[in-house]
Amino acid sequence: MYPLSNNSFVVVANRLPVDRAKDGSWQPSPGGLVTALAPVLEKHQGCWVGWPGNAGEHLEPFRTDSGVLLHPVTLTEADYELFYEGFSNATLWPLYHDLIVPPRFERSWWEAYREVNLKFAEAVAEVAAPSATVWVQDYQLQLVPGILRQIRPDLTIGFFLHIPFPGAELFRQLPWREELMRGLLGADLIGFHSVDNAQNFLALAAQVAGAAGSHIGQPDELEVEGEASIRQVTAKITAPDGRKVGVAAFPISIDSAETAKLSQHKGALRSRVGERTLILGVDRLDYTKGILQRLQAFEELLESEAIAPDEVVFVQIATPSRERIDHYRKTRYEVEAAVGRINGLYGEIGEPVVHYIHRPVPKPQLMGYYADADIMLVTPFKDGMNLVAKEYVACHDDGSGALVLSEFAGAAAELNDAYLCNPHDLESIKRQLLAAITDVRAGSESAQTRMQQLHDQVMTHDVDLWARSFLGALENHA
Ligand code: GDG
Repeated sequence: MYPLSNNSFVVVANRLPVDRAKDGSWQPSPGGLVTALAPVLEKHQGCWVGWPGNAGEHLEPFRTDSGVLLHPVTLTEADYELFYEGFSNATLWPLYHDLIVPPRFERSWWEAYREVNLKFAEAVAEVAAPSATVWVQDYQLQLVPGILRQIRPDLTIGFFLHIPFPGAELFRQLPWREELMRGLLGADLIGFHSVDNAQNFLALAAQVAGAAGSHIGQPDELEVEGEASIRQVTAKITAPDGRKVGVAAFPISIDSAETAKLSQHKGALRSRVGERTLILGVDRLDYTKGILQRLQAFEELLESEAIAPDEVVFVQIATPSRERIDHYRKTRYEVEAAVGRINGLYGEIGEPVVHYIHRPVPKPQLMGYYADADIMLVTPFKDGMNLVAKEYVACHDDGSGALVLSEFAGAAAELNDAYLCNPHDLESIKRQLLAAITDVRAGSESAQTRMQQLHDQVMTHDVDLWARSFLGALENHA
């Protein structure tokens, strides 16, 4: 058994960073967040609290090889349905992504959300040492800071939102808006990817609080500084209990050096598709990602003969995601219909013009695919950051390739040397895709310079910098 309550640094996220191995054992899954936080977790007798990913399964705490304690929270099948699929992914997810599909407001989902947030907060309270630092992650756990503040006022609490924060007029639709705001304001520091998100939150704090008749007001201190592309915002607002809460933007990133190293796996995809211009899309199959629209843009370019089917190939990796939710099923159906239609019209036997993979690809292989791709097509209608765009750029250190990127991805603020497009406007996607194809084929010098600048930005702004900036700000605040 492990001494449970002596962890001076605790991360709490919906998911534990573990995967089930073939032999049935649980193995740590080293994603970007884990990689960034591992050194901090190791240095501080750290603990990660989260759900292992299987409803109804109870697991004992266990330690990773590097000494991090993983503390599982059990979710029942009902929790999974109401808290995870329901309130988190069919209410909050669409609401925070600007109503790309209508959010559903169900009281039973909200009640489950409160209960599960309480469950997570209690688990944290159990493992956190006196005066520990707790870092709460993402939209599934927005009530955790407020609950922890009540049951463990000794803790320093940070919260980071990985998805966009919507404009006040959208958030105000939420029947439980005051309680959610109060939950967030239990934190000492609230972090967002972008200045826009932070400003949406600040505007909302004033409005919702006004409606609720509480003491939350306009920010007491607000500074916006820096260049338009990488502005910083730091603000302090007053929580209902009189504490000052910091609000700031911390754009997340990837483990850039590790990603760049994995690009050595290049060649496999290229050897399959030959010398045709290779366009790549990589996403969870989610309606926010604009996969259908990018296929339609590609189809229209073929139809107008702006590009020839024997000269281009489009590879779309669309990893399964939230498959029991209606809008995800519909999106999958539409994407698969489009792939079939385009291949039916423009493919040849043994030479489809679109390749579609609906299963996860191992990471090294995926990084090799990025390195092979001439053009990366990233067209979300709305995205907190979009790590795929950064991964692609990290895999091109020689000015090769081109990134077509939605202006509504958080990443566009930093990666503004990309071919920026408006995913709501098919003509805009077509224009930028065609420009990227033309430039790459011509070996355009300016396109190479742009890729080089993007590469420099991603290599010098990695996930470690993100974690250090957040934790540094949290330490200074507390
Ligand atoms: C949320 C926010 C924000 C994808 N397919 C495979 C695979 N992936 C990996 C990618 C990338 C990650 O999944 C996706 O990250 P994104 O950032 O693009 O998107 P979300 O999943 O929506 O993430 C987002 C992020 O949180 C972090 O704050 O940027 O805005 O929505 O790393 O490589 N990985 C492997 N096989 C696949 O088939 N191995």
